[in-house]
Amino acid sequence: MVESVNVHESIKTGQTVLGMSRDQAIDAYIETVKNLGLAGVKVVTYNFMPIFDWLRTEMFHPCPDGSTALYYNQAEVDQLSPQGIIDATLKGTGSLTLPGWEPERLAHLPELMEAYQGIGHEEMYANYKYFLDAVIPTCEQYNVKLAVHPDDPAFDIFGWPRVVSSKEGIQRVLDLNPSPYNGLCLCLGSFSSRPGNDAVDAVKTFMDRIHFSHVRNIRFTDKEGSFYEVGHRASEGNVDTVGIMKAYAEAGYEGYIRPDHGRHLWSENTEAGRPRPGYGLYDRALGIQYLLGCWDSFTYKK
Ligand SMILES: [Mn+2]
Repeated sequence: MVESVNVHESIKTGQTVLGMSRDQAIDAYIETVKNLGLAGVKVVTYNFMPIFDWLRTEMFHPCPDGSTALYYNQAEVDQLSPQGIIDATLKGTGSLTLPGWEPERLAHLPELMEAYQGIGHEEMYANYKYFLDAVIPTCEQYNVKLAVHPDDPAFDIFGWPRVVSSKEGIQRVLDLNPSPYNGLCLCLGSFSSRPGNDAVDAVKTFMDRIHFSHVRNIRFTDKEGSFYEVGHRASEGNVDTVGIMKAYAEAGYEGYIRPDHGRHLWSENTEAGRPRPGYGLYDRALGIQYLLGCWDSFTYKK
């Protein structure tokens, strides 16, 4: 499994962007899928978010339990410009490059913003279908399943259309191309960041098309949808991670599951050295054991 192969902005906007036409970018994607298939890769994860990848306002937010974790504050986003977000994010990560936050791409923000003029949700779905219809035949031929990661957070940012944000949106994406090779990397932390989204219901609804899943937890801090990331235990946040694992276990799910972002624990976040934000070692290790414990409780000697 490969996580991720990025989708070029020209594919999402249907235009020539950053010197590449949509069809050139699709040809490159097809070539990549083919090569990965020949190398034995079974699943390719990607996302379909405009311009920004996942977004947070604070990388090392102090949490009540003494750890630090990723934090998304809606009021802060409301006061920032897109360039302000980029500057704050790149500064907050120091020398580490975050996945989806490539400085060389984001240096072209004005051109990217220009390309999204006139692109609403409908245009995004149309461009998405064009991409899937072009790539899926190669996926089928080389036995590589595509798995889209939900938008993170799962709502529009700066008015740019995010289309993998709700149960209805995901269903629509799956219906754009009915092949089982058009599937999901269902990240329940990201999906749950949209108030009202039901993670356990999504797992049960989309089970047949889930090729990969991220299971983690978040805790909302206000009614506007601000949240910070917590440990994987269901009791720590607003995501029913036990119910999620129960749904997977009872369905005999055979796809990939991993823990996702975690807190920065113990002494791994100090002035002397910081982990990649959200990717501290310890909490992800604890997360794996928690998820395996849930899994065992529903399957062992059953
Ligand atoms: Mn994820």
